[in-house]
Amino acid sequence: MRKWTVAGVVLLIVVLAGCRQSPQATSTPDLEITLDTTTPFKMGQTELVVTLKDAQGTPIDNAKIEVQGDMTHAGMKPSLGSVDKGTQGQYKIPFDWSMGGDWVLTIKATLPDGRTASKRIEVTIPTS
Ligand SMILES: [Cu+2]
Repeated sequence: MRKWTVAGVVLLIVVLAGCRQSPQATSTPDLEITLDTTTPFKMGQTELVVTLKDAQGTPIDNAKIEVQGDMTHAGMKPSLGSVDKGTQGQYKIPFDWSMGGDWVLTIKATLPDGRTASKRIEVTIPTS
């Protein structure tokens, strides 16, 4: 009986963890981080466009935005990019998709008052 309960809890955690992998999940609900995906991503040097707004939809320009891209396979150095000024809530971040394949992009926003928000986005870059 007890063993079954433990197994049930473990299963529940696994299920919940699975749900958290949703493509665009934000850690702080009062800040909205959006990655522009209207132009398909390609391998190589690019510029990511990230929009930052508060809960009321007001653009935030004075945050620092840091982006880290990790590939889902082992043995890769992460790709990094950052910028500390936006225009009308839009931040343009130089970034290198150094290889085709599956990436997990972590976007972190830090406000002048120290508040932070982050978002994980899964991105697949075509291999050619
Ligand atoms: Cu790789």
